[in-house]
Amino acid sequence: MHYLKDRGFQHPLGSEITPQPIYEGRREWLRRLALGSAGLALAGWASREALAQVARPGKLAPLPGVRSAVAGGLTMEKLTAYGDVTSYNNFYEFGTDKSDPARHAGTLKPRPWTVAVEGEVRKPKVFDLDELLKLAPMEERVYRLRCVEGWSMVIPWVGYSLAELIRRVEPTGNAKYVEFVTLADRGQMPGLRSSVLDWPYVEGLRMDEAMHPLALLTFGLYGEVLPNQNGAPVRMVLPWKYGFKSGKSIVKIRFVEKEPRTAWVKTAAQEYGFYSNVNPNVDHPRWSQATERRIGEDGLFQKKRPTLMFNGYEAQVGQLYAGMDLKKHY
Ligand SMILES: Nc1nc2c(c(=O)[nH]1)N[C@H]1C(S)=C(S)[C@@H](COP(=O)(O)O)O[C@H]1N2
Ligand SMILES: [Mo]
Repeated sequence: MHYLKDRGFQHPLGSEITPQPIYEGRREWLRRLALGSAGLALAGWASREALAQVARPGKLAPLPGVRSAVAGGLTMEKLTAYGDVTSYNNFYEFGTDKSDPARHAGTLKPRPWTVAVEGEVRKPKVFDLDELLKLAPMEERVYRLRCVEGWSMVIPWVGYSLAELIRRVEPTGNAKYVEFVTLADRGQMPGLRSSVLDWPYVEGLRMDEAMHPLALLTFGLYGEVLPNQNGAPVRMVLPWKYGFKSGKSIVKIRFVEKEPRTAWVKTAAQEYGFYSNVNPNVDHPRWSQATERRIGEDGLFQKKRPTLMFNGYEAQVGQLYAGMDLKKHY
């Protein structure tokens, strides 16, 4: 509990943020785990039939989530090891090497933290992190994350649908897009000295995408609060889009009328589009997107995996893009 001590982190008790029946279910699962009857979970497999919760690594404050009932909210694939999830990262505010975030993100202070929700809403509000943690029941969602660079992971995230927050602030008819602004503090983020991106890191979604139940406002992974390198204390996870759409360490959510100018579109619009839906048929200008490498499976003879349309979430999100030319709106 180094993290707790060093940064004055105080987490609400699980019973405060999780409705009691759900919490009881979790306790039952922990009991079964102790009795050895939840061996599937111990083996690192998520199963729809068995309980989805995974064993906590015991590194950070617990953040339990109930098994998600959202369609597509669980995958049967083997989870990527916690060690890989937390040491192979993209978080350019801490450097551009995959190992930089784990090495340098210790300076990020995830508490106290607020998220300002503003723009085209009837009820703008600055939410304290503690309010956000209690806003809706936490769910565990096992999603594939596909980076535009050609690698993927399977991660048990903890959070709730962004739609829960959106409904509470009551968007006006002018709200056509949502913009996510993430922290840009030179004191905490050594990577800001580099001009690799135009800081702050800004991302965005169309309103219907943001309202989709799979769009996860994320506070944890592996049953614990987010490690700093994974975007503590709150980030987005959009499993059907390339990883860069899922902004980390969010400080502001703005509802706007025009398509937001995102950091990656500003930097290289011809390579990274606003939509950036995972699509094996639309190559990046410099490489194919037809296959991917699963982190943790890098043996010499390990075959690459085929990339799936919308990262395997086509049944859930395909309709959002009906009639759109996905080669043009890449
Ligand atoms: N603020 C911020 N968010 C970010 C990034 C970043 O550099 N800065 N990188 C993105 C990219 S490219 C990916 S693939 C994912 C990686 O998330 P992970 O390290 O938790 O796997 O975070 C995304 N969110
Ligand atoms: Mo990425």
